[in-house]
Amino acid sequence: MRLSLTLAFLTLAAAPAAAQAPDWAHAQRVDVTLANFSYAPATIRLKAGQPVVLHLVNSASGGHDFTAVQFFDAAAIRPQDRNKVEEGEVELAGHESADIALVPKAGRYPLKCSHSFHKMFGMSGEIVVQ
Ligand SMILES: [Cu+2]
Repeated sequence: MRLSLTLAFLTLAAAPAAAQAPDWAHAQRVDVTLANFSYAPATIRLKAGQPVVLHLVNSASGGHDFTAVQFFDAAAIRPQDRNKVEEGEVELAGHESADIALVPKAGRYPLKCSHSFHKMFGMSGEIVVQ
């Protein structure tokens, strides 16, 4: 009994740092504005492995979305923000905003608005994580 407790303690003490929750309190805020028909900035640059809060603001009166399926699939999204991302997409009604905290993974990911014709009108961009 005593031995197994000691082993349990040693196992906990040896747990790798990566298993700890990200430091969301110190996550850098990154502002992205959605408009008719653009993202600002159109190229979003993030640091791999660094927690960020994506602050998405829809400045238009109509709806837009932030669709980046591969990006969200690869990222570690803060648990309470996971329900804001549906199938790689964050939907924003007119003048709505959303904060999504995540830890991005290195890569280049396409970004677009999936509303009809919005991408054709220029609503696309790229997320570069390095
Ligand atoms: Cu749109």
